[in-house]
Amino acid sequence: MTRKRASILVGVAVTAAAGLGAGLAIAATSGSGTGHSTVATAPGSPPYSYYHSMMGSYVGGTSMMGGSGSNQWMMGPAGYRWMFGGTSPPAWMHGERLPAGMMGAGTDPGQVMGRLWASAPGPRVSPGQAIALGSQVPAGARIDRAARTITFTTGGVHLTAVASPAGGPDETFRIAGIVNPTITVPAGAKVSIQVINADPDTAHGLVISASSGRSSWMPVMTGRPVFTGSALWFLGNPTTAGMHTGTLTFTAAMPGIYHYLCPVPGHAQKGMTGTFTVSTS
Ligand SMILES: [Cu+2]
Repeated sequence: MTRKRASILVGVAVTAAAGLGAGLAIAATSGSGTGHSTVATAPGSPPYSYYHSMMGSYVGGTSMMGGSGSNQWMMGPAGYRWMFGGTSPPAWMHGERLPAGMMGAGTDPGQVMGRLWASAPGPRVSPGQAIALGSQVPAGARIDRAARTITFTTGGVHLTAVASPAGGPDETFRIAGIVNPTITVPAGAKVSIQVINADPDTAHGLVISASSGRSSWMPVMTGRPVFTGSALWFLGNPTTAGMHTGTLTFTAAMPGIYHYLCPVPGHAQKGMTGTFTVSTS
């Protein structure tokens, strides 16, 4: 595909996507202005443009997938939703087959997506910042390291979760220096969770779910985000430019015992999950 042809297609697709409105919103809140998730959802945004230029190499006429085959839909808004999700999980996260041309050397969905989104635009942090953020004690939190609990009694909750950091168990989250802590917040709390993907070769995300995901390879098939905006579907691999980061923001409206988990297939089962409790008091 020529560069000119590609840019025309992008223009058409962006125009078509503009009509989809909030359907593309991943974290369907307006408060997380700096979040990767929010930025990524806007048609015409840098991540959306990145998606089209990336897909051009897979779906374009010179690629192994051909320009008019069954995968042509990948270039349009439907493909973007397939890849990045709307308010529901991306299709590749619940078992849809990845197009052959995107498989590369591996077939692990998290590794495929990590590679594809490694150079995506959006906020990043340095490895040093990731270590600092992953170990810092959140304001207003009471920490019990032996019990691995983080408890908030305040209405404003700000956490950083580092996915698969170096020096710890693989496929886990590090929050305030604790591996997969139990987090408790009061009902009605405004919660923001900054997620950083520190894994060199795999995509990760974070979703607040009703189930722990431990019994399912694809927990997002049955587990939807509990609260509006409580999902960041995935972040690509780090590069020399830094580690991808995004923030999900939501209101912990209903008391209950929930879970945070990585929605990438197999990851919650391997240990990327923890308890998220919304208390009545
Ligand atoms: Cu993961």
